[in-house]
Amino acid sequence: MATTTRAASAPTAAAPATTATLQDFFELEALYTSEERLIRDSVREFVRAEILPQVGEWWQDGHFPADLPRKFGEMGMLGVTLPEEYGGAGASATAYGLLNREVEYGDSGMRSFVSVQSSLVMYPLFTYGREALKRAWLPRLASGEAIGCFGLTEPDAGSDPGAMRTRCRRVGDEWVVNGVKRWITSGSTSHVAVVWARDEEDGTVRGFLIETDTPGFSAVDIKTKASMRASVTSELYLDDVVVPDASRFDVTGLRGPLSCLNQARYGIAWGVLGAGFACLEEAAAYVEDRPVFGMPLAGKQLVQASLADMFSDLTKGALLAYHLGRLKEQGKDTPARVSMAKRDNVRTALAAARSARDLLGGNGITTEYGAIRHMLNLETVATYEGTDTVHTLVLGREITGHNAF
Ligand code: TGC
Ligand code: FAD
Repeated sequence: MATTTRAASAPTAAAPATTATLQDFFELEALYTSEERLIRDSVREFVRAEILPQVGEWWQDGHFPADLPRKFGEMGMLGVTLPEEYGGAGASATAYGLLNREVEYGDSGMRSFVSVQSSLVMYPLFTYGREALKRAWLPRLASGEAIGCFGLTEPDAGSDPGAMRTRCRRVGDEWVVNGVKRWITSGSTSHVAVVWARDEEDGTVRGFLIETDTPGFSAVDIKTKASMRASVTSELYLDDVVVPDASRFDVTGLRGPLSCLNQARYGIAWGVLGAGFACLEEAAAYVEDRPVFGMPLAGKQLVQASLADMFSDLTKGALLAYHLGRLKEQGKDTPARVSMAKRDNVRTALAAARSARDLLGGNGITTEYGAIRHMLNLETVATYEGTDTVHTLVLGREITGHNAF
């Protein structure tokens, strides 16, 4: 039988995969509506023109550009699922997911801004706010003229927000709020803060929209981050801050803040795929051009195994996110489903970023490439909005019925 021998330096090379085939191997494209595609495409173009060329430098400098919120607003990227009368676009949950994925292809910190503004500020305001409060703030938040933040975590209450020490006390038609919130995205740049506090009277958790120029309110940035460097993260201090009762949300208990987290975690389950695919694309292009031992890295079996794992896991993550989106549009985004998608897709994206960084060798530790920036950002994403462990325990409770927190 004739045998064919192949020179070690000349493996057969089919055409390398394109962005479209890498990012949509199972042809989800056909399942999106034309509006969803339009939103995705316009955000993709924006991210490639306005974010990608400069984000490495912003990250290195620990800088979030002050003009970005307005640009996001002009693009219609803030509160996209809300009705048009409040500044939204009435878009689907899937459109919101696609938008997050495109933004996080650029940087997780940029997606954080969009998540907080849309899911953690505009969502509770729309869902639990009085009509006058909604009319006053939602259009400004949608346009990016106003920035919002979400204060749940405290120095001694992160995974267990029920341990919060921030207190509120009713005095006539007003409330007095005291406490400290830590790790708050967009904290020092915000015009309004959603703040969760425990009622001194009856122990109930209540939520307020607080204008950040109210006397007694201050914010100080956390400057020592080795992750999410292109995002503002602050500590909030509330010292006898007086809030009108009209700014109190119509919800009580931990259900209030946790329902907001359900929205943001959903967006993260989509968003991290953007960071993961950016890493896969970067690594695939790099290994094609990088010669080792007389041939491109791309021709080495172990390199291909690494790429294949990234490709396969990210593709499965995309299928999960898509299906969760369609379930959400039917009101079936149960917290445990969202926990599974957040936990699994963050793990997948983080593993992809670590593999990409490895394949880039020494170049992989510089911010001239995206891999290490994405990798370090994703360490935060695995921690915020419920740590990997918290979501593991949510799933454990779903299976066994036992609360193991
Ligand atoms: P538990 O007894 O389970 O629930 C209390 C009430 O809340 C309801 N609930 C939810 N509702 C909607 N969505 C969810 N995901 C919900 N999870 C629970 C639940 O039905 C119940 O309602 P009700 O009416 O019966 O009272 O609460 P628990 O105290 O046992 O806590 C459970 C646990 C540990 C899962 C929860 O505390 C938790 O999720 N901890 C993690 C905290 C967290 O994720 N913090 C995130 C802070 S914000 C942030 O990180 C922003 S980063 C943004 C960015 O930059 O992108
Ligand atoms: P802890 O709760 O102290 O957890 C420490 C470790 O203990 C973790 O590994 C955790 O998984 C583990 N652990 C916890 N409980 C258990 C258990 N029962 N069994 C076993 N292990 C357990 N919060 C906001 O409110 N608003 C924001 O905008 C916001 N933005 C953020 C931005 C950044 C960059 C970061 C880093 C955080 C942000 N957070 C925000 C806070 C974030 O949600 C918390 O950091 C997160 O919920 C974890 O809380 P913690 O840091 O107090 O860690």
